[in-house]
Amino acid sequence: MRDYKTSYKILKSSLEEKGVNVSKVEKKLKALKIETPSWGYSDSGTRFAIFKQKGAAKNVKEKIQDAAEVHKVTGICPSIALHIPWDVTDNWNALLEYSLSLGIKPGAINPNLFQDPDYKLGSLCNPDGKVRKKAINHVLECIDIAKALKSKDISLWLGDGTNYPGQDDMRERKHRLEDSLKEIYDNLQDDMRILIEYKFFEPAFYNTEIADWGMAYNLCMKLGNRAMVLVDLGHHALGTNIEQIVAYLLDEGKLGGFHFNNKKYADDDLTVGSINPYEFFLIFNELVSAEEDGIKADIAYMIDQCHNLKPKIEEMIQSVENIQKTYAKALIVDRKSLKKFQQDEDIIMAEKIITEAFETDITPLLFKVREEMGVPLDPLEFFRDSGYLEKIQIQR
Ligand code: PSV
Ligand code: MN
Repeated sequence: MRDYKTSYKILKSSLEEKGVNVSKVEKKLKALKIETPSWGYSDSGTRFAIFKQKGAAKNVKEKIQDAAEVHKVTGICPSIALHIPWDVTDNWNALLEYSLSLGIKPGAINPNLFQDPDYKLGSLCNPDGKVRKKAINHVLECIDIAKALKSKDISLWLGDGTNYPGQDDMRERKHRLEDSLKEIYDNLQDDMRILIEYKFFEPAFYNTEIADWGMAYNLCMKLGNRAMVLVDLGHHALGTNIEQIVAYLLDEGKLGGFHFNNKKYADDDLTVGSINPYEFFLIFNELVSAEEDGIKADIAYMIDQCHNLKPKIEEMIQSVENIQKTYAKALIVDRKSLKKFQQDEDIIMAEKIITEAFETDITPLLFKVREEMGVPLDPLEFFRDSGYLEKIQIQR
């Protein structure tokens, strides 16, 4: 076991000097839960090619096995998001039992409204009523699956949009979308939520039906309090201030979940925190700040990444570690001093408080938390030494 105790003591006392309640930080870190996506464990590709990986999960059971392994080594990933029909099985009760037997639960159910050839001109907004009905029925089927799996969130993203000016009537598409969503919302079980995900373009290149957080928010407001906005970090135009969107939605009580990933250009689905860790930290800073101010929010933290180059399970563990580290840094922001400097209009010192937390090496604190949780201090290293990957490469 690594000897981190001395550096932990030094870090703890320097944080306490700044008024940070370290045991509260540790408690919060232990309570963090991140959902990993089933589609992150199977073969995927770019729009040019699929690069297969030896041992990649080929069916939902294998995806659950891999997600359970990620949970085993990190201790904070107790659920797996499912995508329908990619993860369809003929016995949902048996799948639920299988999942629980491996120590994880099914999480958000993601309907797929973008792959069927019938959705070429849209799903819930399609000009053809028969196609809209088919799309609505698919989401209703997902609600039934969620019931069977005891999942509470339906996570909805549409590829709906048009490619050319004049292709369709934008206001009519908006009305179709609202009507379709209303029918779906009315069929949710009382304790279920629908998380509405926006994306500014792709696969449509001229207009996209739910292009930004404002449109998603407006739809949610029209639907009711069980409709919440989902922020996928890769779904904004370059330069968008995502942390402000997060702060705004938190304040309005309409932030329901995240799809964590990172991007350089558009929806790149790169490892969370790999390209712009400071932006990611500033997002968590808003989450923690709202929580400290007493804003209650039920936010599903989900990863949405599928990797073609990195080994999939290792990549997922790396992502989880990045999220945990970033959350820890946001938790140690000296908020009292920050408020004071903001009131004093001392911009230099206010910003310094933020960067100081971001630049702190938080590793000893993470080691302490992991040790107390009974998980490896270095999950990635542990996984590499465990032989799991070699085992599934032979078995699968
Ligand atoms: C769309 O780009 C998206 O972010 C949605 O969440 C989909 O469900 C997922 O990616 C599919 O990979
Ligand atoms: Mn997403």
